Amino acid sequence: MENALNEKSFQDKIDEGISIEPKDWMPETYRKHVLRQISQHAHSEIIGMQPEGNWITRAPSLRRKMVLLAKVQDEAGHGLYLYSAAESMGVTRDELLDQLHTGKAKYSSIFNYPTLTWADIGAVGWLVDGAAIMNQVMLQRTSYGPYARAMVRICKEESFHQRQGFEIMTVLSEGSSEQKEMAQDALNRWWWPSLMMFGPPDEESPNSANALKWKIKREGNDELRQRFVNQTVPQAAILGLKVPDTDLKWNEAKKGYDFGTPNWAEFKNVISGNGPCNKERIANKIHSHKEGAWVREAAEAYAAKKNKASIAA
Ligand code: FAQ
Repeated sequence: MENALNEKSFQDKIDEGISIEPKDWMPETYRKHVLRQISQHAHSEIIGMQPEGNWITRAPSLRRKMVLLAKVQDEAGHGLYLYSAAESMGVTRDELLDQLHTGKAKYSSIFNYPTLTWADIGAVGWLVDGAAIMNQVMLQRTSYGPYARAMVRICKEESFHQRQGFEIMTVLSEGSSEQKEMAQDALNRWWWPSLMMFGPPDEESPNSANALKWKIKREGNDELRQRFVNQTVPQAAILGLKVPDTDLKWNEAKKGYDFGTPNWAEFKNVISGNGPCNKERIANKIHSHKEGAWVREAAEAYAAKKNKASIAA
């Protein structure tokens, strides 16, 4: 009886748009649901640093290095705000990291694709951050207070990320024929995985019904995916690049594009740990978490360099 009353007043609060705070009563199913999403989101921000981090030393100019470094640092900050929001639900940071390292917690499918060329860094900013913002604007009003507040700052920074990616793509697509080709190749490889970032189609999304009822998500996966396509196709046209989808065409009746079906078999494969880079990404993360590993490696590299210099002298 008491539980039923609690549940009713909880749902009333949600329906009135009052946010749920850490000390408020909440159904255990809500707590688990929000925690699952925040932790997946936090892990995505942290793992998402890796494909871009690889390019900091290879960025083509000092300006590009500085901008990319700032962006990757932002992603670390996003991970930290989100881990803090998750901790407010009674889980420790160590537990969260353990779930990531043992594969119990997921992170976004997109970060299991490799960044093969500099144009991929443009495509990640333009498409991956573009899809991330499209999905995350609604999360600024998600029902769990600490998550919603973290998302306000995250969204501001993501807009800068999207623009820096688009700017890289603009420069490449206006450059030499090799540069334009590199930009097109990056679009070809990142287009479909970006559409998969929104999750499976609504009818195959087990979490959507509760997420919408509890206003954790405010819009469905398909609606957001459609909005992303509508926004991004004209941007590709500005760049003079071709979206790699033969089914893509404007549908006047729905005032949006019809588009092809992402490869959902590939998606399932990637989210279950068998994408092109899944194992490598986690192995890198575990390595950098081994206590002091990076400090020891830096010290060893410094000692080796000094030793070489003294032999040369
Ligand atoms: N990847 O029932 P649904 C970023 C799983 S941050 C992996 O529809 P839901 C910043 C899902 O967990 C990007 N798994 O799930 C950046 C569920 O499995 P489970 C991350 C996915 O939660 C940019 C199952 O499939 N953003 O990019 C994916 O209602 C550049 C069924 O799915 C967020 O996390 C996927 N893409 O909707 C950083 C935003 N999609 O848990 C560096 C917050 C679905 O039952 C560089 N999250 N699954 O075992 C969300 O909005 C939602 O969680 C969705 C999925 C929309 C991702």
